[in-house]
Amino acid sequence: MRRAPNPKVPTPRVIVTRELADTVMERMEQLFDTTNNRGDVPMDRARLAGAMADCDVFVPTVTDTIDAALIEGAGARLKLIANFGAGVNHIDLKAARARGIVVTNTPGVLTEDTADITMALILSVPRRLGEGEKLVRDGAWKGWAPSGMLGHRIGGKALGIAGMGRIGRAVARRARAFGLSIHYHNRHRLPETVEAEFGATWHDTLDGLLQATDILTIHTPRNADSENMIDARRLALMRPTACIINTARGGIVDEDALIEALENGRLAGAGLDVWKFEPEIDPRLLALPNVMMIPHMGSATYEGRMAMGEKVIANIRMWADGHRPPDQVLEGWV
Ligand code: 8YV
Repeated sequence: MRRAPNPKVPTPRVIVTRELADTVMERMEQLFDTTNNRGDVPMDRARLAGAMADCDVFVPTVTDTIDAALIEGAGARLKLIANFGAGVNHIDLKAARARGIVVTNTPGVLTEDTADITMALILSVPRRLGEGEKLVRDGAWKGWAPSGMLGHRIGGKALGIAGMGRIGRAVARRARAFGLSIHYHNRHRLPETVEAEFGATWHDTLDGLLQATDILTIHTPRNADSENMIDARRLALMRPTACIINTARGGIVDEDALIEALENGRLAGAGLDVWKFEPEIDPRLLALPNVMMIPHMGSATYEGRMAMGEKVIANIRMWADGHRPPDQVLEGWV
């Protein structure tokens, strides 16, 4: 049932690009004049442009590239892009700002799930979980042997966290329980009390962090500053026994340089949830046994997706009622 029209607050017209949880779609239909994408039919560029010409609020996801041309071509009525997801690198924020379009995201509700998947990769790569699973699945396991499937111990190693925001800290909390020592690099040093909570050592440069690290995990947003942040030069600073975990965004690690380092034994392994050209995976990575690969599933829980939907709804409602939405993406991202 749609909410009773209030002449003072016109019901916003909302278009959602992907199929969300049933309860989220139903609630959106009750509250707003919503077109959901039931059936999840992919929206190509022409359909995205058509949708953006015809709504007040547009709800994309990471799979929609909302570039400057699309934003400039949007209808004058488009005033809010309420992204379903925390990362907003697929939206041209400068173009949105220039058009006076507010952008919101869904932070906070996917922190713990993403940290869990990160921790799973941190454990999987040194302990060769992917290789072990493949051995069993392929029927190639010949039985226990003293030297069978040896990996490296997790406890006592140094975890390097690049980006100590919400997710970085949630990873640190978990990693401590596994006996990892916590090292981090962040634009701003954390208060001493927070460092003490994690027993964390701050490195004032990313280069310094890389040199001190056995397992590097990346938790920075993808923006102009972080593009190819881990490039060939930085990879060369890392220990050959080290590995990299990336559950943030593909373009932060230079994929070609990473592959080269792995192929040449200059890096011991990688655990990847995100990719430069999702869903395409470079075939050279597929050939590397020391790479654990998963399909951008860091936040993929039923609970998380519900909470993300609720955040999108809350942002739209606040905006529609004339308030600043709680998760407005601010200048720092641009
Ligand atoms: C989301 C993510 O599922 O929120 C993010 O930034 O990377 C994912 O976990 C995706 O972005 C949904 O749009």
